[in-house]
Amino acid sequence: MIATAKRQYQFAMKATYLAQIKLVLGASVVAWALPLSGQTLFSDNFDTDTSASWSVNVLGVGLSDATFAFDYGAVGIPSAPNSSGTTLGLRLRANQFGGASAVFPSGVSVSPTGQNLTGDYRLQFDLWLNYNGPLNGGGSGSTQITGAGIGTAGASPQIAGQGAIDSIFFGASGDGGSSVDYRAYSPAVTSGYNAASGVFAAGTGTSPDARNNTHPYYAGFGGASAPAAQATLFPQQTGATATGAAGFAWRNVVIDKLGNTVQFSIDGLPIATVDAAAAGTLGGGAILLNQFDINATISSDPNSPDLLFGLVDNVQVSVIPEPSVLALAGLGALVLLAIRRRR
Ligand SMILES: [Ca+2]
Ligand SMILES: [Ca+2]
Repeated sequence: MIATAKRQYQFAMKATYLAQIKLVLGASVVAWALPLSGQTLFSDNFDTDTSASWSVNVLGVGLSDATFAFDYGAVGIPSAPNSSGTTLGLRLRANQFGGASAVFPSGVSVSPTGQNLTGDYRLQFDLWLNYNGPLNGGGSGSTQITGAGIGTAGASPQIAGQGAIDSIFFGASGDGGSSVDYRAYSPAVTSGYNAASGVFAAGTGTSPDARNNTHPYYAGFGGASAPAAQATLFPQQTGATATGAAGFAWRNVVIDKLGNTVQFSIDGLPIATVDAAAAGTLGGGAILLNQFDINATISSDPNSPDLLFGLVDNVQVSVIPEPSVLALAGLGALVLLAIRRRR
């Protein structure tokens, strides 16, 4: 299989909703793994400037921005896993270029204009968290959150500290520099879910906090170095990311909405699950991607505008087939199996 076709196939498989259907047949139990491709409702690979199709909501104008079709190869970042070699994506930057003026909240969120998703669906994308180094601990002001969510009207910035959150969104820091590196927000909990909420897959512990990169649950992340080309351009990009920090690697981010259950995962690791029925009133049916700072301090690093950002590529929203459809498909497959066995 040529590399391009192989990548496309791998992406298709990732986009597939894998249903485990077990049916009892007499005394035998048949375990069935049935891949079903969900219909694609929305996609953007950012290889062209699609900004006209997106609403960009900035809080702190002049401090945060969104750059569509940004060539991330220019800062040494390799092509995303689902990009077939191209290096164009969406760059999100927050709370920069402001000199000494301290601003909080500050950030940007973007949503496809006019999007109104309903039913069960999966949002997924490739995510790279970049920051100004050194990588272990980060440089000045390097701790920011990049994330995504669902259920917004798409008309207001969906960022921490913003009182008018109308979506359920999740995020992660790149450098592990916060005591809350993994986050979840909703209209009912605009200050962010705490560890005791039970929202986080790492548990309800506070020492270490279930949301902190230092929690063993996140130990699969970390130890990443800057791409050689970026380290050549910016010699400060030394060292490796802290254990449990999600930066400096392409991550596969998934948000599944199944009924009222909204689950956020990174590279297949469940991070947080919010019950939409207890999350307050959502503003609409659009997805969002966001970047925000968690405090007012603006990086004093002159290189931060080149290095401190969230990078998104290959956004896709696809239908998650309803259980009844899965059951019918499983039954059909079972009939086929029975027919084959008789031959
Ligand atoms: Ca791309
Ligand atoms: Ca931390």
